[in-house]
Amino acid sequence: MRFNLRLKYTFPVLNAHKFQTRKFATSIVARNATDAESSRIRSLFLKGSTGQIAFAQSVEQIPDYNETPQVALIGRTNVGKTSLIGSLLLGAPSKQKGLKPSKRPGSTKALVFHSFKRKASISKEMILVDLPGYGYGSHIDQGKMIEKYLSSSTNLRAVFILIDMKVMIKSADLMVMDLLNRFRVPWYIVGTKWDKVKGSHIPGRELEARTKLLSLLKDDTRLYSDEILVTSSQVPKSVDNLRLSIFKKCGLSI
Ligand SMILES: Nc1nc2c(ncn2[C@@H]2O[C@H](COP(=O)(O)OP(=O)(O)OP(=O)(O)O)[C@@H](O)[C@H]2O)c(=O)[nH]1
Ligand SMILES: [Mg+2]
Repeated sequence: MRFNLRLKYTFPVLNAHKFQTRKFATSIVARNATDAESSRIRSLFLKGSTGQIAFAQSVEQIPDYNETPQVALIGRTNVGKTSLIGSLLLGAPSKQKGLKPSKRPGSTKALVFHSFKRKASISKEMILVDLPGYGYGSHIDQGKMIEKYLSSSTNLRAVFILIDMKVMIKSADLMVMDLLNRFRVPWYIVGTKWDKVKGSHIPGRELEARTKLLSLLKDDTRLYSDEILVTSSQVPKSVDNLRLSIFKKCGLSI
C-alpha cells in the first residue's frame, strides 16, 4: 500500500482545533545571506565532520538522540530532500551511501540520521534527518515512522517542508503543516529545484516566488513559518541560506 497523506494515511485529529496566527515579517521572508556570512557558513560545513550515524526502517529502530539539536527535511517524494542534504553537508548531491539522490519517487525508505560537528575532536553539534517522502511511491509504514519520530523527538528544532518550485504547495503539504502544528514542532518552507524554473535567474523572481509560496499557506498553518527560502541543490549560495537557517535554529553561532 502506498503512503498517501490525503487518501491512505490519516494523521490523528487533523484540523480539530484552531491555531493562533502570527504575522509574517516580509523582511525575514526576503532575507538572503551576505557574501561574508555565505562564505563563513560554507566553510564551516565543508571543513566540518559529518557522517551517517543511524538508519531507521521501523518504528522500533528510531534512535533516541534527544540530547542533540535536530533538524529534519520532509516533503513529497522526489522533491529533492536527499540531494539537498548532500549539498548542505558535502557541497553537492553525493553518491555516498544514504545520500544518493534518485529519479525514482520513494527512493528514501528509511529515516537517515546525519551528524555534523565543526571539528573532529568535539561531540556532535547537530543532526540532520532525511525523511522518506510522502505521496506517490511512498508506503504507509513510512508515514507511521515519520509520525512517531516527529512526536517523540524532544530536541527537534525545526522541520523544513520542501516544496518543488515547479509544482508548488499541494494539499498533502498543508496536512503536514497541520500535523507539525499539532505536535508543536516549528516548521519552515523551503522551495527546491529553483534552477528548473523558467526565468529563475532574473533578479526579483525569487522574492516573487517566496511571496507566492507565502500566499498559498492557509492562515491556520502559519503558526511557526516565519521564513521562506528558495533553493537549488546545485546553487551553492542558496544552500548557504539554508545552512545559516539551520545553524540559527540549532542555537549554533557562526
Ligand atoms: N534540477 C534539479 N534537480 C534536482 C534538484 N534536487 C534534486 N533534483 C533531482 O530530483 C530527483 C529526486 O531527488 P532526491 O534528492 O532523491 O529527492 P527526495 O526528495 O529525496 O526523494 P524521495 O527519497 O524519493 O522522497 C533526482 O533526480 C535529483 O537529481 C535541484 O535542485 N535541481
Ligand atoms: Mg530521498
